[in-house]
Amino acid sequence: MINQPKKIILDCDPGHDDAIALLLAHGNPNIELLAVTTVVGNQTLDKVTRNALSVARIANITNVPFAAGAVRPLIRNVEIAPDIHGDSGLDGPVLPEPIIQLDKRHAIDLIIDTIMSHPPKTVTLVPTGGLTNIAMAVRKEPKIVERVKEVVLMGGGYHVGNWSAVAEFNIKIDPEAAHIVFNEKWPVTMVGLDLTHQALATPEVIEKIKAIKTKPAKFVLEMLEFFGKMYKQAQGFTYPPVHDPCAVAYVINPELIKTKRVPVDIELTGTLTLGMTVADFRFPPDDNCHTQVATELDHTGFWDLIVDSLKRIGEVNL
Ligand SMILES: [Ca+2]
Repeated sequence: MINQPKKIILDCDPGHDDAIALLLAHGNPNIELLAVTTVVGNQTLDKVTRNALSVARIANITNVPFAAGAVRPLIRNVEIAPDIHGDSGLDGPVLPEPIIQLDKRHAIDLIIDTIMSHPPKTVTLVPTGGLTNIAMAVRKEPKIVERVKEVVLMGGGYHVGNWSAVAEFNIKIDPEAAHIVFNEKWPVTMVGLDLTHQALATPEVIEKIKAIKTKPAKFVLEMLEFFGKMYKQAQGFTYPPVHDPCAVAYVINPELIKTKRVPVDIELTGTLTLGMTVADFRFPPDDNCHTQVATELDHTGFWDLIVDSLKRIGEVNL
């Protein structure tokens, strides 16, 4: 039996790893990319949106709507991450001028329209930035909660933080939005730092991407070079963890990532722990538990998927 491609909406803040998530989704035959939406995060909304459109040109994505979303978190002030992603949000490679135009709709309307116009339980939401757009979409159209298949997000960490001792960037920058998303009764898979810190771009990975010798592959190499340098400086990593494509990889092939069902909630009032994804491992999860966390990555299988996508995208005229 041939599996139907999995339909996804990628809500992102490119961002080096978001860009690779987008390339993975576009190039993989088991994914049907329905829409790409952007949200303030790694950089301002204008910058991450422009980056998303530039990546679309790099990969020759022409038939997918892109829409811009929230310019700031629900309550908090804007926090960006130039120490990891640079001034543009995607420093390193030269970014081509975008060709495709933005969809006229706000991201939350594109998300709602896309989910509601597809059959129930067929669309997976894949947020790889702060959860502002997703939370706003839920508040505007609560029916999307019943309607989506699942939410597979990059964010959080049950034992690790990177934006504070215990909180991860995507959750910490808009904890109230994360609280909304984790507390709605849709299936949520949290692909957090515990998992993504296993997704290191090692020298073996770099060699495999080098061997492809196309412009999109060269673009990825230039991104990883910058990303690796920044991760070494800012967080002491020998090789950079490439977070966001892990969420896409889980949708493509859940066997690449082990998960554990556990209740997860978001800390909103801690003075030291704001934005912590609190996972309660004390008891076996009950039947109502709708959240799970990613625990263990098949590193080779994961990177082979990315290499395969880049090969399928092939050479692109820029
Ligand atoms: Ca991201």
